[in-house]
Amino acid sequence: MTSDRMRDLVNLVRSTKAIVQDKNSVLRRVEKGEFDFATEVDTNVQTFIQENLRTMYPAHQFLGEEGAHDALNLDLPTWILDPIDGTTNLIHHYPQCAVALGLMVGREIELGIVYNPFLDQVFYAERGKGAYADGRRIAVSKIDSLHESLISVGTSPYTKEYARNDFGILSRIFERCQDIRRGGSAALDMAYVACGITEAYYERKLKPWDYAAAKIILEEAGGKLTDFSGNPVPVGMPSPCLATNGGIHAEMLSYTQKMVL
Ligand code: LIP
Repeated sequence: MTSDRMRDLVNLVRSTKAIVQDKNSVLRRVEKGEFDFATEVDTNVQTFIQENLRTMYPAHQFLGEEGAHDALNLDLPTWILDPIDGTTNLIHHYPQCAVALGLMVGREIELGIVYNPFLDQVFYAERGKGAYADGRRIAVSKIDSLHESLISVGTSPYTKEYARNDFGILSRIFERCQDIRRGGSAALDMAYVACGITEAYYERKLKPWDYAAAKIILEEAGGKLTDFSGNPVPVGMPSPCLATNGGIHAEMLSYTQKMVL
């Protein structure tokens, strides 16, 4: 049963579609760091969502990817937003981007929404109430061996210094699994594990806004999210992330543990 709160929030996130598809705003962009971009779409989506949340939940804090990250007390209820997860995809008109909104309460994610405006597809979950895609209940796959699995990976384009090591480990995974995918949006990659399209997704370093919304969707779908050593992700902080259907988590850890610095 979807709560009125979730229905209102899903409608809010879905109403960013026109902002995301504004072709002029995509052209106006800045490079925050090497290969790390932000467009006017990112900032327009964040402003729109933040202003609406300020009205709907005035007592809550807000942590968004774009702009200053003021000192927040992460023990207080905090909205965590990636306005465009997959900005490099957006810039190249590669239709695999998401608006990802999560609510953290007591250092745990209580609800999450991941919306792909290009496919008009929305994933969402509230703790204890199951995970959904476009109103349909979703669950992770029951596959329990890497040999039967489709694995997605984040290549961490902002930290290419690890590429040689990480691609070496990726090649060993590739030798054992069915195939590899690189989508370019961590939130969508984790949502695809949640609905059983893939069996695992991992990436060396994700920010809280990359994983917050999808974490609860994955867990409510029966999946598991840890760091590369199998420990819980420190919610609200950057972390290596391994998201799986649970059935191949231990097998994937035998590879990701070799990536621990
Ligand atoms: C992106 C992630 C992607 C990762 C990129 C970047 P952004 O998020 O979704 O998986 O490989 O480095 O973090 O920066 O487009 O919001």
